[in-house]
Amino acid sequence: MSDAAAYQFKAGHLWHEAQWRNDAAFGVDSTGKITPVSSESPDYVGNWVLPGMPNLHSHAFQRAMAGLAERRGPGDDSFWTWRETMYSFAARIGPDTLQAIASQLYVEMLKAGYTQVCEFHYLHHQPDGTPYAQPEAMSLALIEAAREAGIALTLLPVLYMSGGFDGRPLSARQRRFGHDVDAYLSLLSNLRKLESADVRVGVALHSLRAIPEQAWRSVIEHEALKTGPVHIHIAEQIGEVQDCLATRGARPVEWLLDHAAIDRRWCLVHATHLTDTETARIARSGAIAGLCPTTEANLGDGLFPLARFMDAGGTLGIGSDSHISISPIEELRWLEYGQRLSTRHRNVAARHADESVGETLWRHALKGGAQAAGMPIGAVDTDMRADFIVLDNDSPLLAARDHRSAMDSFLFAGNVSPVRHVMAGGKWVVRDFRHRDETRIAARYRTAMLSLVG
Ligand code: NGQ
Ligand code: ZN
Repeated sequence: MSDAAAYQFKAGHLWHEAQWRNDAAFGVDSTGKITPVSSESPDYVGNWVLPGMPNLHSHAFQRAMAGLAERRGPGDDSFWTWRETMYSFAARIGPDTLQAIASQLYVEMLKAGYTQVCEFHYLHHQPDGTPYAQPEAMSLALIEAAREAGIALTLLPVLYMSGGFDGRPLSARQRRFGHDVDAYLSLLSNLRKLESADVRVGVALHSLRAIPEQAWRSVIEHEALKTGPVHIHIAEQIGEVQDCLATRGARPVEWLLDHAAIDRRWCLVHATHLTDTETARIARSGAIAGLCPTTEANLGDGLFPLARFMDAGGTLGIGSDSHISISPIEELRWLEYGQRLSTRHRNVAARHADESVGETLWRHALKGGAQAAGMPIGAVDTDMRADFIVLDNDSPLLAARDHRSAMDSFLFAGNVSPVRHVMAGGKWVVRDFRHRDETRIAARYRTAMLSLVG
């Protein structure tokens, strides 16, 4: 029997379509997909089972510098001074170190409950800007890292052409990010040959400031951009809003919406600084607002207008971006807490009476994350990828919690993650809090870190 069920499971509660379903059963076939249950006596897997969370924005290499930019510099520190530190760090990373860092990162993601990652990848060439002998070497390192860890990957090779809104050339440190349009398209088509059930290849435009205005139309209208997800950094810093206004006479989101057919394939990462009109227009377009609350807090970006966006019916998802934190719990908690601190209200993401903040946020982030990934994920449902997490039945956090309180306790009340088991693509990658290959991957990471920072 070719599609014989590999597993048959029963959960005390399964998170499905915006609510907990009691005593839910499902199967997983040998190709790693969810099937209807076929056994009379499925195996009890746990009391609280949830679809794994997609992580819609990652720059894997930045994990290795997390914590190394928290000491004050000679002047007033900002996003832009952090970027200089990040650039000097990036200059030391090649394919082997990238793979060592990324596989450690992806193990940590799985243990935290992320089962998919969108990798916004722009470290393409050698540090001096010369392509590697194998031009895709850095992308291949990421694909291999995802395979080792067992996480689903949406690889987003980034087009990066200029160093600012004025169209200035890339700086010496940015040279390794750069392609002209033809070279980029050939990278994209080579990588698309590697797509599989576990790897999807989409498109990323680094930011409006990285694509000269004259190149925009030929890029945006190219055939290669007509399918799959398209991600872009947009409006993260006030400085870039001002530069965009000065050079293009419009704010970044405004300009983007006026110069591209933005639809649900688009993910607008760090749509932080928005007018009310921009907020409503993104919501209406169906594009995802890609929010990375812990990185946005760490970099001093600002706050997204969450309530207004949700009221307009907008779609959102979460990413760990610079990986100052790798935890869907912390991203969602800070998404809500930022709003509480700035509005001096409580329960902001819950827009209706009796709604749970945790349930609302988990539901939105699953939906937006799956859309941004362009993969069949985000629900434990027939034909979806078998990506789910099982919370620890023994966690004191979940003692005496029921279907009305479990999600909020999971997301808001803990300091030790209760994510106990994780299945990704039909394979147990985390059992009893341990990843199947964590010892080897962590040892290699330590060696790589000593060579980088030691
Ligand atoms: C990045 N990261 O591409 O890694 C950016 C910083 C930039 C974040 N925005 C560099 N968090 O935007 O130019
Ligand atoms: Zn980013």
